[in-house]
Amino acid sequence: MNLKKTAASVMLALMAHGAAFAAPIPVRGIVEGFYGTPWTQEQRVDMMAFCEAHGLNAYIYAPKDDPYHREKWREPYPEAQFKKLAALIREAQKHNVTFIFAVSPGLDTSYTALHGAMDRKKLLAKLESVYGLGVRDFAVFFDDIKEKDGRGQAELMRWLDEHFVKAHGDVSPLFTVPTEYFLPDMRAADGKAKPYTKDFSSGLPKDALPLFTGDGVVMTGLSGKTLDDAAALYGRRLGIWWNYPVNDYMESKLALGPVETLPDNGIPAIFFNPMTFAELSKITLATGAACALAPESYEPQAAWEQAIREQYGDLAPQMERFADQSQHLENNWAKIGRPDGAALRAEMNAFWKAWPKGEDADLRLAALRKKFGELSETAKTLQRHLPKKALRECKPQLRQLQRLAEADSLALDLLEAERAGDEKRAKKLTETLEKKMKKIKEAEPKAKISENVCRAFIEEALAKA
Ligand code: LOG
Repeated sequence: MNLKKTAASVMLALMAHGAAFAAPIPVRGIVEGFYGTPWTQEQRVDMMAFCEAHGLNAYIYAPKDDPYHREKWREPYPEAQFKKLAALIREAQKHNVTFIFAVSPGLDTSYTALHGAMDRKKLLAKLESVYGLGVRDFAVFFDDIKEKDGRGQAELMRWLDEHFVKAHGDVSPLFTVPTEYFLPDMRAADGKAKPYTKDFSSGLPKDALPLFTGDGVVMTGLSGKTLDDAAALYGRRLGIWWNYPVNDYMESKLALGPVETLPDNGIPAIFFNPMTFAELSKITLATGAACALAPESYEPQAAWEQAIREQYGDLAPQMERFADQSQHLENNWAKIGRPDGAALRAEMNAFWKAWPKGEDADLRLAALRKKFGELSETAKTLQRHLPKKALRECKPQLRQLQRLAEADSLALDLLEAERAGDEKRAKKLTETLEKKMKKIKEAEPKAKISENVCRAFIEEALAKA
């Protein structure tokens, strides 16, 4: 491994995070591996300094929508882009971050016969060109492709190991991502490896390091057992490609929560896949770094608060309130992140229990009113004072939060009017609320936030009325 982070700087980073006696995950970093608009050069350069400051020692270059990484993997980088790559690699070196260059040839590569030979040469040339820039760490990824040729892929990896890694002598063992890259997809019903996984795992060079995503593509939590089971299938420990805070499957919702606790039983490497929104990815990434540095003492909440304090200074209280409402991402195949606004949701539930005639109904209503006011002020303050870099990544969500919080306050007015038997006022408020709801729905395709809390409460109140 050419990972150059010195023991001393790891210790410094650990001490800064209040955990002096910990065993860090040896390789800790970011995989720029999302679909959608890749990070800009400026964002990447900025991220190298961020990595160093947080004890992250590796970065994988693998943007799905850089054509020269995936779709046009055979073609060399055009000169201008190659120059940028070179500058970025220098930047990584300057910050003690190991730059790992990845290619994803699986969409259309051949593994056999003449075409196979030609493709191997193209791939080799691609890697050689980046070797020429001083890179000594490489990855070949096979995720999200139709063809599951485990034998062909493994053979290609062995060929590269011989003709590139071992031929140079100073290149690290290759990283890879299989086509079956989460545990349930690797195993058949009987618990044994499916044919693809069997072929790929048994044919890979012995020291190659496969990464996998845990119990799903995007799935909360990762158990020690999952890690052990994957290791048993592969005959080696696997590294982790962690799909949080990435939100490429739902860009309207920002992932602003902490990385949740990961197991601590011998993880060789972990890479966090971020959002296209680089600046706002830093909250989660800072928590991921803390987790990777000291998995056994990691506390998500504390790390999250610290990350926001460090990044937002005076605006931290507001940023925390905002981020609290935007942690959970879920659709029919993905589910990750802590629930949004858990404390507020609990207050709402208690309110509904008390409303309308319970002993503490008025107290609970007043408490909610205060929270909604606070949230709408929060959204306004952040829209006014957030630094541009962050604001441009979350303006629609801040606006939406403001709309939601204002509608929530109106919902409380409506409930009070109903309880007082003021039908005229109740009718007017219902109409206003329905108009507001229409605006909220219109904005939703681009801005989701607090779906089960601030958003749900409006519907709940309308249903009661
Ligand atoms: C992709 C990844 C994408 C992520 C979330 C892996 C190994 N590959 O379904 O590029 O950002 O899910 O959408 C993926 O996770 N495939």
